[in-house]
Amino acid sequence: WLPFDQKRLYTNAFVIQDDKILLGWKKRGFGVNKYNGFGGKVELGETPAEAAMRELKEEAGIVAPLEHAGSLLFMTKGAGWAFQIEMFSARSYSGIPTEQVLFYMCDCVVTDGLRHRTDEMRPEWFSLVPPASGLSDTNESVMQIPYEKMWDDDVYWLPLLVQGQKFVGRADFVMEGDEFRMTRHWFGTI
Ligand code: 6OG
Repeated sequence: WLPFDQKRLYTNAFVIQDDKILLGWKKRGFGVNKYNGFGGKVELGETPAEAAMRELKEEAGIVAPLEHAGSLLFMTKGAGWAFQIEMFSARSYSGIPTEQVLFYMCDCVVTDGLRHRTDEMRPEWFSLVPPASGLSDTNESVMQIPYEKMWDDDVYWLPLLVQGQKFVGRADFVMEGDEFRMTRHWFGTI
């Protein structure tokens, strides 16, 4: 199923601070009911870095000095296009991460004056420190990164992003019903 003839450019951004990482719970749209970084499509005339900043503000309500962390290519059998996702990370931020409920006027129905809700992400912090062995009475409210509720590929490259290692990679998927199943993957540091 190669070569693909189209590529769609997306961003994904992660904020790390005080041994914690900020993820968003996707409440609707592509990747619904999964945790992910904040991001979306790179619009015409935008650089990936500009899009990453915009999406982080739109989805989490915060501003952060995002830096490029890696590039990933995702291909799905039969999709006809590939997703190129530029990954970003920051070690500080300003503002308070809050769920954003945004409205926009859809180009196609300007005449009916309807307002449409965009995708929503609910920001949550996760611990980057392994759980203490034995009984622990501290830090129990901050969970470990929930890889079982994330895209299959994330477990391979998110540790690299957390360590500050730049990476590239590719993952191939097949659709099974509504689910994407990863069939092949390759990730490496650069
Ligand atoms: P919107 O539809 O919300 O942008 N995305 C993926 N992220 C990971 N970790 N793995 C994948 O494997 C992904 N496919 C897409 C890119 C979608 C968001 O979802 C990310 C965007 O940040 C297949 O505008």
